[in-house]
Amino acid sequence: MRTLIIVKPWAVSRGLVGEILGRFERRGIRIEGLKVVRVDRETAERLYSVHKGKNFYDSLINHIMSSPIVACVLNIPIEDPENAIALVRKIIGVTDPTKAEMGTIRGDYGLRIDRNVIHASDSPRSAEYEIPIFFKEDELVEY
Ligand code: 3AN
Repeated sequence: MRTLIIVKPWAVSRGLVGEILGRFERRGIRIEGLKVVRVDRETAERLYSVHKGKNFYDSLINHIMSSPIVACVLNIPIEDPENAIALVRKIIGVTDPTKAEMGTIRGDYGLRIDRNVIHASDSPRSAEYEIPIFFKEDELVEY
């Protein structure tokens, strides 16, 4: 089952890409797509369309456009898609880094909820919506 993660601007500029992607690799999750992207407004608005109207929407959009991100498609070798997503969410930790458990990515590297270090699709449906925002099918390698 494929899902999208994004190493967000603060984490990229702090040199944490390898550390963050390594967490998934060491867990046995494969990287099937990877790119560095300068996100434009149209892409940011597509990615965060579910948050339109929320009080943090503008800061979310502005942050992801502020400096390059790393977009990554992971293939999680677990049959049940809901369980696969749940595992990724467990590895990254809860949304608020001040509440995320130590040992999770957000618990170890995050500081502010409005400058989150990582995004991950939160359901099989959102993974299906989000992956094509960053990757064409021929940019993904199944193995
Ligand atoms: P998650 O990223 O854990 O799926 P969402 O989808 O609720 O959480 O939020 C998307 C992003 O919006 C978060 N990663 C975070 O950067 C930002 N965000 C969520 N809630 C807040 C908030 N109360 N204040 C500021 N930013 C927020």
